[in-house]
Amino acid sequence: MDFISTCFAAMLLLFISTSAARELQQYGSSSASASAMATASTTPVTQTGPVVIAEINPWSLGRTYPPVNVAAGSSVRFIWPSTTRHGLYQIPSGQCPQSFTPTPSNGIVALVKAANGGSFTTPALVPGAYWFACPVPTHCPSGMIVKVTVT
Ligand SMILES: [Cu+2]
Repeated sequence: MDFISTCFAAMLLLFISTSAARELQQYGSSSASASAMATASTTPVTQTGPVVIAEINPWSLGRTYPPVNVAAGSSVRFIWPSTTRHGLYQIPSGQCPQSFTPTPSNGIVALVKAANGGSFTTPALVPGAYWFACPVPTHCPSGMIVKVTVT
């Protein structure tokens, strides 16, 4: 290999490693939102296989939701049709809060405010226990609450 080809090869390698680093950074920023979801752990998610998505459809009044158990790195998707008005909040325990208004310390996170029709897919979840509930008055105590355990 002459000097010119060696230089070209070196620049090519540099370019490839720079783009790889950029992709890693992007992955890192998306996993930051996943760790913000965590209640019990800040262990970063390592994605080793296809994303598993547990689907709760419809997210609906008049149902109860058995606990959902999924492996680390999985997501949970909630879906409700435009004919019904619901929302999706993360809450800190299995007890329906008196008020769904989030504060910096009450562990309540507004994922989707009440609306006619909607959906939400969690980021890849790290191990822990998560509770999700509908913020529309009376809906949570009527059954629109679900515990997700990630192991
Ligand atoms: Cu509801």
